[in-house]
Amino acid sequence: MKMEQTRYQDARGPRGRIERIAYQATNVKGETFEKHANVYLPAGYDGAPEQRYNIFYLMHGGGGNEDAWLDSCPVKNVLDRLNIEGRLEPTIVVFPTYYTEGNTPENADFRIAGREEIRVFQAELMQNLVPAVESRYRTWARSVDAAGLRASRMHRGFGGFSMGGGNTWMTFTHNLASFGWFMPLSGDCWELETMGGRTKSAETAALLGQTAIDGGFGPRDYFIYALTGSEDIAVGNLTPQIEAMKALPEQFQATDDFATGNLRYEVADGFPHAYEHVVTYVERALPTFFRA
Ligand code: FER
Repeated sequence: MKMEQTRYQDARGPRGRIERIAYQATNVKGETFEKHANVYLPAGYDGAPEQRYNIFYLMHGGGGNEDAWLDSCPVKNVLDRLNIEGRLEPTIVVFPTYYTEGNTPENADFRIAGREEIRVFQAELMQNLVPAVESRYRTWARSVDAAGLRASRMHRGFGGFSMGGGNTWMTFTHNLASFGWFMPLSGDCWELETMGGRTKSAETAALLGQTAIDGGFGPRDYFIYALTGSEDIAVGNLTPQIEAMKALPEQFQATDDFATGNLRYEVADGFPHAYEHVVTYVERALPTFFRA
């Protein structure tokens, strides 16, 4: 489909701010160390002590870090403009990194395969990152234990670009109990194997569907908005996976409006695998989140 690439535009109104937070995580040797995430707080956050905020975790792609989205494209400008235009539900956006000390793109000795990196991050996400963020900011989580996160799951989303898209699908397969909204951008599900969305489409779709069934979640309990581009290296992995998911209509109901289904998929004409294009997908999809 035709999509106009998002570019920087003046944000004519109050702008949000980025806070850099530290939290404890575990490195590849099992030692505790400090990690960082960037947190976007919408304008007015400090002046609204009664307001609770949805929370959306937006992951970078392979080789990136917690600054990658902010440094590579006008994502902050997009969030500011969406807020100024009143198009977003009140939402905090977290920019984390799935890399861990001793397991970084610069450290080839310790680097383990990408699929394993994004899998091990799922434990850190729940044990370290989400508790650190959501005990500090006013999200809908009344507590950051499993019960509190489950009760607030329809106010919590995860998205990401490329390997961050892989992270997003892993968040579905590992932590659907805590997340209700998913925005995989230019990345397929590597739960079964690398590029399993293409090589094991039906099995991957079945696994995703079974995850929902096993968790006791029906099709109004989770929403997925996947996007990529026709010139993107991920399109050949993502499209067959989405097609296989559509073959499971009890779990995945294809739609162009979350009022009538839970699976949206769009391919932008001509868009390549690049933050500067992929940020367009954030501008399209995030305003549809946290409304069901
Ligand atoms: C995909 C295509 C490419 C994908 C990830 C990549 C998770 C990552 C590429 C890279 O890091 O260079 O479908 O899905």
